[in-house]
Amino acid sequence: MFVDQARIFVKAGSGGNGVCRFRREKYVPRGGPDGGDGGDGGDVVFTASTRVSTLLDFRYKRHYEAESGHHGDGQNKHGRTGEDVVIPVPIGTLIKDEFTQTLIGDLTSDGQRIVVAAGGRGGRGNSHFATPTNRTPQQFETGKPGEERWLILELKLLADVGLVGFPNAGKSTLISSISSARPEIASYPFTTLRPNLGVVKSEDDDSFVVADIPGLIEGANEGKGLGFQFLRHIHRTAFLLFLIDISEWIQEDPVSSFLILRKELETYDSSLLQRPFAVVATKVDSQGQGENLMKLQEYCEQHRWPCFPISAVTREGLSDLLSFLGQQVIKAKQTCKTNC
Ligand SMILES: Nc1nc2c(ncn2[C@@H]2O[C@H](COP(=O)(O)OP(=O)(O)OP(=O)(O)O)[C@@H](O)[C@H]2O)c(=O)[nH]1
Ligand SMILES: [Mg+2]
Repeated sequence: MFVDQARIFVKAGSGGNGVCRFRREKYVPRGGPDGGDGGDGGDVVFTASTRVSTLLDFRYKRHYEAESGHHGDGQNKHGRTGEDVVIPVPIGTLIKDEFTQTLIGDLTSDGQRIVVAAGGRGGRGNSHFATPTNRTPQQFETGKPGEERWLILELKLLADVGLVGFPNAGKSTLISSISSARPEIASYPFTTLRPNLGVVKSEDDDSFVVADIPGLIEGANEGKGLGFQFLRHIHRTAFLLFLIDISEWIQEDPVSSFLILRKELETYDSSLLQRPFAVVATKVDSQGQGENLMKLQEYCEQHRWPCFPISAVTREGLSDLLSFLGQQVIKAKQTCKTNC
């Protein structure tokens, strides 16, 4: 199951108390204060890991608490520091504070760590409070409580190119023919139920990541179909590909299909319309008279939008598309560092 949102509670460990003790030893009269400090509480830490791909674990475990620091002891013994709780999350996880709605962190690279709740500091023992005028201090500090809060986790996959299209448009077939990703492919709509990522190696040995998300349908923004909830995963892509099936048996006008897709994106977030994109006419091997293709190409020419006729089955047009994408990804990444 692919889960991309979660709400969890985190609580860091409290600091251990400092203590009030005095050195009592044979032949050492008035040994003085020797109360040790409490240990610091453990932190709650998130770490981005390639080994985790969804937020599914948080369905089953919602509370995470780090260990508290141990109390100090006589003979200036420092209490042990509480163990941190380290929680692995998928790369692309955004962490928000539920109460303030502020973004605490965005984990974008493998191994990146972020402390989401800091452990409380341990208190000082009475040995710290000795002064020339007070050689037998009774004071000591208690440990500070650890931070605690409710967090909202949101997974936004990190990809360079996002595939947008109706169900059955050929998105999964395309990603499987240009990368080693192997999503399920079938001749019925809504085959893909969760996003898939594929790494494409371009000719000049650069690589970029393509995201295949479940198909969109008209009215997706009203909750129809599946695709709308997954649009967040193409929100951070630098470049979009609109896949339009132009096979002869498709009744839908290819231009209106394209406009419906754009409309759905606009309803989700109008800034997606500013994103650089190209149109891909899929399944050209089965186009029949080719009327659909002509209509789409004409429309794109009028607007000076790039249009690539391809067949993921015969591989026609794929190499042109890939070299174009390679260049566009580099360009788009430079211009949309802030939004994507
Ligand atoms: N002839 C031909 N058929 C294709 C081509 N690309 C995809 N198909 C077929 O179209 C059907 C749908 O392909 P998918 O790749 O599953 O489509 P999708 O866009 O991922 O569909 P959803 O996951 O439902 O959104 C499958 O039967 C594919 O074999 C192509 O280039 N040529
Ligand atoms: Mg699919």
